[in-house]
Amino acid sequence: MFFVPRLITFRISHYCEKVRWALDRIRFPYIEECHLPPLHRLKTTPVGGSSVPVLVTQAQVFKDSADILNYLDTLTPLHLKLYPTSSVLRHEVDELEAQFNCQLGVLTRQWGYFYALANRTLMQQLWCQGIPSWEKLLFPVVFPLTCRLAYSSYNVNRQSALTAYHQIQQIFEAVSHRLSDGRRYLVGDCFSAADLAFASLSAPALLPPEYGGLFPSLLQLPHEMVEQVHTLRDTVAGRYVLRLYQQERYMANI
Ligand SMILES: N[C@@H](CCC(=O)N[C@@H](CS)C(=O)NCC(=O)O)C(=O)O
Repeated sequence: MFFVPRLITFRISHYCEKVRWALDRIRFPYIEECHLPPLHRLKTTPVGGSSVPVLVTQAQVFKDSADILNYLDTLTPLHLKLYPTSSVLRHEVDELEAQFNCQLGVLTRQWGYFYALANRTLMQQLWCQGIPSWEKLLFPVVFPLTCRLAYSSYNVNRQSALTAYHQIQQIFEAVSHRLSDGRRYLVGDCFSAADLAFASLSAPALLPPEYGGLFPSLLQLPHEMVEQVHTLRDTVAGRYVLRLYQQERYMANI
């Protein structure tokens, strides 16, 4: 029987979006299995993982977005590879991807959840899309626990959201500066894992319309957050991400 790889996700998660983008780019066949946090652990724990995304292939289980991108690159034709063959450029891409994974992704999640978690109806829409019906039914029971877990494990509060926003701005300034010489991509002259990581992990702060998961519309968000989204969109780095989403999210593999 034909085995179709499974991608275990939260539909909203930007780390999951990072992997979805890489999979879609090479038309890798997969089935996305969305779950409500923390019920995802019922799926990730038996295969030896914890957080999402987890990619389950016939031969192996990959439990981290960077590992998944590295694995996919071994299956990718030369012109679509996300990691350069030159060792110098490869080192730069690895460093940027790791920095975006460890800092940017954590900050945009902390900042975004501060505004979104307060709206139960919105969170129901965002966390329940694509999940099994029995998990949807459990939402009212699970929501208070999921919310508490999100507040505590991601240290979500007004002060941390303010600090996170300033740190996001600093990362955007550094990326804007990098792009100021007119280059088309962050490293070398090709779209790489650095671009993909920067775009997907900053997406919660820019809400690009082409996002492959599910985000709220600006109309559903508080004014203060919307203003900050507009400020970030109106930077060189912000415009860069919006362009990458328009040009690279669905069309690169043609
Ligand atoms: N380093 C991981 C981070 C992934 C991550 O932080 N995932 C979050 C969702 S955005 C998660 O699964 N949190 C729940 C958990 O850890 O069980 C990666 O890049 O794959």
